[in-house]
Amino acid sequence: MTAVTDLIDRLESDAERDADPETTPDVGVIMGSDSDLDAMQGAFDALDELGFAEQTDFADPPAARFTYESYVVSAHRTPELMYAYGETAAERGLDVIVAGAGGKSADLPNMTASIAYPIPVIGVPVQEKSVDSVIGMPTGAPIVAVDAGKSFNAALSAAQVLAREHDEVERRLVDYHEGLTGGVAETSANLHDLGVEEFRRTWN
Ligand code: AIR
Repeated sequence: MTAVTDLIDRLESDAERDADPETTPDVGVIMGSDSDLDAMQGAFDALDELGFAEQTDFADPPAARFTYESYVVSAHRTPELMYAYGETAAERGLDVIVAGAGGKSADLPNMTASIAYPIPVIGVPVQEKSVDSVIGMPTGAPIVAVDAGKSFNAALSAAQVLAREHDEVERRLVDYHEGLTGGVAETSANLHDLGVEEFRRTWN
């Protein structure tokens, strides 16, 4: 069985590797519990859509240039792991973190934002009742956050951060947006041209 201390040791030894930044995960996706996985699936979907690959072994990166990793890190059950994740994030080559947590004490995003600062953290409140807890940061301690459950947008925001440095990510974001725009245009034309009744009967 993996102990929290094993995971902390792993993060610290990853940090000491001084790995080539092209081989480290670019986006870290963390969540307070594996019960958050469904709510966080949007982040993985968006990253997959943008051509990011999942890195499951820090020492053995996938061929794709842009990658993400994921861990469960609980601010309350495993505070030491949260500290280790935030403190090693820069040395492990992460450029941006997407952090989700639920319940009324959803502290993982805001605490990670403070610990990993100045690495940007995009917070995802897993439920409506988590929103205040995620976004309520004091002046001088920033977090960027999306609305409850909007993990897809959180990952797009993370990619936007990366795009300032990587033209390739910018190109993928623009392509994604053009696809979205084209989809709305096609739907709009069909609604108009078929008429409401026929559209409802045949579209999709
Ligand atoms: N949570 C886990 N550790 C600290 C917090 N705040 C959150 C998780 C999850 C909720 O508590 O992010 O949304 C319930 O977790 P569980 O594991 O009981 O299902």
